[in-house]
Amino acid sequence: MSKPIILQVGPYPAWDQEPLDQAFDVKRLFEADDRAAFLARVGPDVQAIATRGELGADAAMIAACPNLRLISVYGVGYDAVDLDAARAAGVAVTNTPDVLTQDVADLGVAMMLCQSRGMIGAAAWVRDGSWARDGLYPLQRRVFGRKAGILGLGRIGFEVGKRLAGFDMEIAYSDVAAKDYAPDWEFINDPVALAARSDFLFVTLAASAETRHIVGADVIKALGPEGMVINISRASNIDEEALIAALADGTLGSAALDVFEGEPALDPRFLQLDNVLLQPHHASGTIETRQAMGKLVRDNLTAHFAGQPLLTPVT
Ligand code: 8YV
Repeated sequence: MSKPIILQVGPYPAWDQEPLDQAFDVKRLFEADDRAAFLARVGPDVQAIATRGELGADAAMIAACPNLRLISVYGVGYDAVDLDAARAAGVAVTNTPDVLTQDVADLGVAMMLCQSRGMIGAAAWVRDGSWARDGLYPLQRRVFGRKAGILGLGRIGFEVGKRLAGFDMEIAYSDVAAKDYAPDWEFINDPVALAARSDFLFVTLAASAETRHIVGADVIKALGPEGMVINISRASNIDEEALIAALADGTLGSAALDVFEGEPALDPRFLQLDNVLLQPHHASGTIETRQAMGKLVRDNLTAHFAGQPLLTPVT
């Protein structure tokens, strides 16, 4: 029996590629020199797309695949999938929620600690001989007991909060409504007001057109010269121009970022700033989580082709 034909948008680790190649006839878009010509050639045969969170599937890709019925996303974020185009074409979308929540929260909290305690600079202080030559490393700011704001108290935001509670931080959050699963944390409707009372602002919102630049110049100014923003969601949730300007002139104290507009080709001005911790979009990047994400991508594809209910459909 012939295998179902799927379009693979970006590479996966070998432990995912091998089972994918076994189960499906995989057309690798990312290996094509001319993507448009490749899509025009294979598109009519494609029955499903396997993509990654940050790569998604745009309207042109969906239109090039008239027999497409499923887009299986390797990632919890599906903002890069044109959901309207998918819906109009009768294409279901799945993502990989839950399996990555803990690791993403871990990295966000690690970034806060690393940046607040100056660990990158401190490591260089040891390695370059400054410690032996100049003595003690400049004092840094504590995390314990300070005020954390969480913008978006979904699965990841909630796990961030649980970890911050372990540092006896005063926790508040913004979301569309107060959450009954967080009775001990203060609900502050307005992101500007949340930032104004916070030392650390975690951005943990699912990105959408509505949340674009929700962290704008007003939120950044409210966070202030002693404040830190930590972004483990999507770059589009922050106005990057306003962020870079505020980091450069000291209106904002510091930032810890795992995501960037146009990544991996981030704005070169970030590289000139010493008050920002830069991470290569790897909050879910542990072996354990990536294996679980890959399995869920395949399990959704398998369920679809077996005529069974999808495991994690985007509704
Ligand atoms: C991944 C992500 O880094 O889950 C998401 O939305 O962006 C990440 O987990 C990405 O999808 C891996 O390619």
